[in-house]
Order: sequence, then C-alpha cells, then structure tokens
Amino acid sequence: MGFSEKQESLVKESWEVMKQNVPELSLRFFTLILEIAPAAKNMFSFLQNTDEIPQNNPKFKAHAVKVFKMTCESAIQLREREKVVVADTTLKWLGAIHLQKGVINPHFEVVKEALLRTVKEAMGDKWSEEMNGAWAQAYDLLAIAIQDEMKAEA
Ligand code: HEM
Ligand code: ISQ
Repeated sequence: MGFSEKQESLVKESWEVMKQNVPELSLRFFTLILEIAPAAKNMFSFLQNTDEIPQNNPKFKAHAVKVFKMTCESAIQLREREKVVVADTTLKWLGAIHLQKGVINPHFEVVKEALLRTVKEAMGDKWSEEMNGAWAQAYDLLAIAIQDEMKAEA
C-alpha cells in the first residue's frame, strides 16, 4: 500500500488538466478498451444493438467519466484515510455490478492499460514515468478493492 504525497500530487495535477477535456478523453479511454479487448463490447448495455461507440449517449458519457474520476478521488482519499473510499457509491455496489456483468480479473488489466494510455496521450509533454506510476498504483488499489468485494459476493 502507501500512496506518497508526490504520487497524490501527480494524480491531482494531471486530473486538473484532463478534467477540462472530459468528453473527448472518456471517448478515447473507452475506444482504447475496445481496441485492446473487442469482446468487451458485449458486456456494456449501452453498446448492445449498435456498432458505434455512443459518444452522444449521456449514459455512456457519465459512465466513462465516473471511472476516471473515481480512480483519482479514491487515490486522494487513500492518503487521508489510509483505505480505499469511493464517492457517490459503495464498493459493495461496484463489486455487485461487475460480478453481475461477468467481469473477471484479467479485464482489469485491459482497463488499466487503456487508462494509462489515455493519461499519457492527454498529458503530452507533461507526462512522466513517475506520473504513470502514480496512476497505475491508484488504479491498482481501487481495482483490488473492487475485486475483493467481487470475491466476497461470489
Ligand atoms: C459498470 C467503475 C473496471 C465493465 C461500472 C460502473 C462504474 C464502474 C462506476 C457503474 C456505472 C453506472 O451505472 O453509473 C469501474 C472502475 C473500475 C472498473 C472504477 C476499475 C477500477 C471494470 C472492468 C470491466 C468493467 C475491468 C470489464 C471490462 C463494466 C460493465 C459495467 C460497469 C460491463 C456495466 C455497464 C452497463 O452496461 O451499464 N463500472 N469499473 N468495469 N463496468 Fe466498470
Ligand atoms: C465501466 N467500467 C469500466 C470502464 C468503463 C468505461 C466506460 C464506460 C463505463 C465503464
């Protein structure tokens, strides 16, 4: 565990930049998920019966933004409270949703890869290995918390 002050500030700093471009980045993030794992398409209710990524679908937008936001916010709270806390919801609910949708552990690597690439593209010159590591760790800690919840509920 352990999320350093430096890592926290790297995540915060990049989130401040990315926040200004959320619709585009969310779309990019999700496109990368489907590029890495095309089969994941069938898991998402908002993609059924369509061949396109529903960039104008408000439900899709809200989902993608939430995933981004949650990773950052849980990372910040991690340092303050020394455990994973997610806003607007509970880990129990996140565990239940993902379990029900048939998400398995290897899928979390796909989403991680897509998230890290999105950050890299978004940050351009400001991107660094250290920033990448901070996002990777923030994501991992949240993913582990969700996976634990899924295990407990399975
Ligand atoms: C739903 C977050 C990982 C697939 C959701 C929702 C949230 C969320 C917040 C609920 C959206 C809503 O109803 O507003 C996260 C976070 C993750 C993560 C924070 C990692 C740290 C994954 C992975 C997969 C996945 C690895 C598998 C590819 C799904 C699916 C739904 C969902 C299929 C249901 C969408 C629908 O059809 O309504 N996720 N997720 N998630 N997530 Fe994730
Ligand atoms: C839900 N869980 C993980 C990743 C997502 C990306 C876009 C929309 C919803 C998601």
